[in-house]
Amino acid sequence: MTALAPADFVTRDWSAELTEADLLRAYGLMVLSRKLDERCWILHRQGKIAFHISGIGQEACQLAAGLALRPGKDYYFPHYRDMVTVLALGMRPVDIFLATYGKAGDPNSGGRQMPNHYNYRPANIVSVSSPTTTQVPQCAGVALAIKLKGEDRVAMCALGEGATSQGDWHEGMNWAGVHKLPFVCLVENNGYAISVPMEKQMAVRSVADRACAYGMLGVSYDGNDFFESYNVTKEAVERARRGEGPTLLEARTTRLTAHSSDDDDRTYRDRAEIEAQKRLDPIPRLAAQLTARGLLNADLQAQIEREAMAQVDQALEEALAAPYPRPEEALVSVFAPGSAGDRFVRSWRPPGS
Ligand SMILES: Cc1ncc(C[n+]2csc(CCOP(=O)(O)OP(=O)(O)O)c2C)c(N)n1
Ligand SMILES: [Mg+2]
Repeated sequence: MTALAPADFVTRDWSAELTEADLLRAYGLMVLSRKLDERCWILHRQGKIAFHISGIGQEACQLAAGLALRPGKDYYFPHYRDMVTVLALGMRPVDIFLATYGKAGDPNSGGRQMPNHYNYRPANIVSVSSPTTTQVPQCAGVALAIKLKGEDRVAMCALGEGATSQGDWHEGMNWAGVHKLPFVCLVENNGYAISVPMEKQMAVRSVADRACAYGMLGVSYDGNDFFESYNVTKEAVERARRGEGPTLLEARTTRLTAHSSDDDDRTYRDRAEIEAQKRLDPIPRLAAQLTARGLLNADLQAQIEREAMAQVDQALEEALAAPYPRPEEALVSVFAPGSAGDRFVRSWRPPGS
């Protein structure tokens, strides 16, 4: 078994370099993401939106990734649960709802993709594809380009533990290992791939054990602890930046909801297990840590929650008022409007018409 513990990997307390303002911003982002996520569930249950897939319970390791990267400089290939990561990298609350409602101003795809398929050029967030794991070889390819061009950038991808049993993962990881790429793979291990528990789809105890097959380091850590997550993720990103090669990160985390709005997890998951996991919720945990440091108190906590709620309300109002795309826009390019393909689509008429 080759998985490293954080203490064997982290060379310094990177979190000590976060200012008090940084830490309060981090907490505020987690609260904001949670409120946005909860609102999406409510809108779905009210029949107002078609789909939602949640990051609830996984925010600490996700946010750590968002804060360890430099927006617009490094590349991020997200997991579909990474709402707080993309907020940390610069997406706005209104962008979440523009996508949820499929509005024309949705920065991910102009309303063409399902929600949670993040894609945001200003922050080098590269589009999520619905087939899981496609982001890993794509990320390795970008990391190779970075290396060949000698650029000061890192490419990081995120996915679930279930997706690491797919062939794409092996190919991307192998490539990153062979070429010692500036690449970080974050596996958000929430224990389930929809209804399939981890032990039914891999024979190792830790995803990080798989790193040795690719000649890279693998680190397993508490993905619900913001400080531990930040130190490990930042170390991996800085190693990649220094040319020391790729890292596999396994954030052990908790999915506190059903897989998606289309799933009923009561058919395969004991309620007692979820209640127990709620005690590991990363948000109260960070609140307690910041309170112990004298940065947070009950009043400030309530104020942060009120402000987050007001941002959610405002973002939803703005997204509801925004226009839908015209139906014919569904056929034209997201990335290269006006391209030859678009001209063909616009000029095409059914035969005989
Ligand atoms: C190639 C492919 N196979 C199957 C699916 C259906 N699918 C969507 S999410 C998912 C489970 C992924 O589990 P995991 O990687 O652990 O991520 P999690 O949802 O737990 O965060 C599956 C099987 C898909 N989208 N793409
Ligand atoms: Mg999973």
